[in-house]
Amino acid sequence: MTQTNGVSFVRYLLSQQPDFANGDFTALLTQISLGAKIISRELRQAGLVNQLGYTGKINVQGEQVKKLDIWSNDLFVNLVKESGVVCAMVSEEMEQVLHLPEYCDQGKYIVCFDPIDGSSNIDLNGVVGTIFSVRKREQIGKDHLPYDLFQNGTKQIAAGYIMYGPSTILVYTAGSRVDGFTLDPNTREFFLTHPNIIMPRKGRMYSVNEGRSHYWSLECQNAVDYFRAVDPSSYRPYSLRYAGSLLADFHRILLEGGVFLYPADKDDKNKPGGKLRLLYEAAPMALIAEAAGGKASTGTNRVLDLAPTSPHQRVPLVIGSSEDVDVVEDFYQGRR
Ligand code: FBP
Repeated sequence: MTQTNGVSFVRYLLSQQPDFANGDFTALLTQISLGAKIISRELRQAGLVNQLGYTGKINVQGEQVKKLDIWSNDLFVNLVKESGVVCAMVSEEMEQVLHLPEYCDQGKYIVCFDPIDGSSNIDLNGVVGTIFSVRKREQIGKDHLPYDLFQNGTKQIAAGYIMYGPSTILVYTAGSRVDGFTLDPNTREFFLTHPNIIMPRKGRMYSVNEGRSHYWSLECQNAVDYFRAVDPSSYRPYSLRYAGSLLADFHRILLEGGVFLYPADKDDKNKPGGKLRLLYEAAPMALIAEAAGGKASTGTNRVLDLAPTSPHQRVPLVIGSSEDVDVVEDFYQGRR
């Protein structure tokens, strides 16, 4: 049984505090974890406080917007702004990059986030979550953004997600290790419950929206067929698990191994690169996967090597256990 060793998230951050941050980094992550606590509470009572359903608006992704998408976005923007150390934010729910000129001088960080990932699960009481990524501002001057934002994913100095499930779990990395914290409903503190998570090198499960297989490339179809084929010596067929929430599917793979795919598909010409967004979905999950010993690829490229060209750029994603991602890459690159 997982036991807490009494290490709170803030205590953990203070022990991990990067030299250059003198408290600013902890201040920022504390605001992010506060946002998670408030969203966790709001989700638990959503049906009671008229927070289910749609706003009637369409976001920059062309998706119908849920009330909690906007509510959570606004909450995060205000809390992150209040940290006083952030000069810009990118969110799935905001078409433009939110630039905070008033913090341009002392603003050390850029935060990219998906306030509610898996929105289609909200009204169904399914698992949803928040994904965040922190980048350090390197350039001075008001025109620093294109330089600081459009760097590849290795420039992230921290990333994490909060999973609002039976319990609320915060998974966090600063690039070298991955730790999990569970929200104690009594003290409302996140405590370290999953120290130094190592992803199994190989799993027995694959996660993909099979309903879209007609629109996949032949390489992708062959890769998924491989996991479905019968070969007990390699634990195949793998079991299919798909929650419709990237972080929920990823969390299972982080703890038990396996592979998640959201490939590019030929159906939606507006989404040649697939569905998932690089800056606030694929890149933060890739930093977590690699820090836990896993891999994240587009099928042909390492996700962390990709430099975004726009705030809402989409990329194909293959993420999970290193041996399983290798198999998919072998199919994509003609080695199988
Ligand atoms: P949102 O951030 O808008 O929820 O979109 C992302 C997502 O919900 C992922 O979490 C999930 O993996 C995927 O879309 C599900 O897409 P589909 O319904 O096409 O399988």
